[in-house]
Amino acid sequence: MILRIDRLQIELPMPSEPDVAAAAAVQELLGGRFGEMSTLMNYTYQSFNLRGRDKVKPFYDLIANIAAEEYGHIELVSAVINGLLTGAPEKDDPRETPMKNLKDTAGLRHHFIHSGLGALPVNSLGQGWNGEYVFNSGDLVLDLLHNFFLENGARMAKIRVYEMTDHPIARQMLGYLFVRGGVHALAYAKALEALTGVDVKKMLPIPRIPDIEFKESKPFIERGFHRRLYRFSVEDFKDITAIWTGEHPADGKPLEVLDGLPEHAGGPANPPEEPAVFAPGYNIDELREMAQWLLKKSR
Ligand code: MN3
Repeated sequence: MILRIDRLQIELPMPSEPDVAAAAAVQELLGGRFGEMSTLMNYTYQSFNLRGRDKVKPFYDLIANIAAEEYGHIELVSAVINGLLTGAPEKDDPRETPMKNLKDTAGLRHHFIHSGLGALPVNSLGQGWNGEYVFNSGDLVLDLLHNFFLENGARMAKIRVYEMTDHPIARQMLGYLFVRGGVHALAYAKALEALTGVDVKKMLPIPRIPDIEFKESKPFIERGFHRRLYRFSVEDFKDITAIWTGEHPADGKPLEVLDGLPEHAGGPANPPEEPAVFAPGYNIDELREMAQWLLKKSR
């Protein structure tokens, strides 16, 4: 089961200037081969399918627990896409063709026709996320090696998107996810080392640019987010401490498991209404009245 908490992992800046091209680029980090849908679904299915898990419990706990954190990452990247698209149609005549400027946006046309200016599990070309991106051989070492590769492929994609946009909403998310992706890459490296004796973490970071060099990552590193593995469960996955132990290779500071949610988590995502696409509905006042009536009835 998954217990859902209606808060983003970090506070995001309020939507300011829309940036449709940046939203298209960020879609790659959600529904591309190396996006958050892929990390979420790889670790989720690997945890569902791990046979003999009682004998390899710390590794099961690690994969299952990181899967839970990845759910919060699809949520965060989606909130960023919503933020980047907020207000996108506003520059056009609201009565005639309110979405005229969106029809030529490469990659997102399908998206503008079929969503209320929201995020979809698609890549930067608008192609759907694909279940074939899930790798689960059943061999624990090979699956962990795949996860290490996936985290670093994700990091490469994030760096390229970082180079494409300096929009504050996208940069805040990227600064945080460089650090959290770094934790996951290191966790899988340490798991591989525990199983095989190979010091995989020596390969990090890939590409060879330390997180601290991204100015948006620095505040998160200063607060210790790079050293912390959060335990996203009330009672379970406690054996992650068997793997997440020792020192961080970048600064020698101790690795810690934190019971509970990330400190300074943000509030719930709350994208504003978009009248041009009738989101949440053609007549917002009517919808609001209906919602109030339902709430009154239930109390
Ligand atoms: Mn992630």
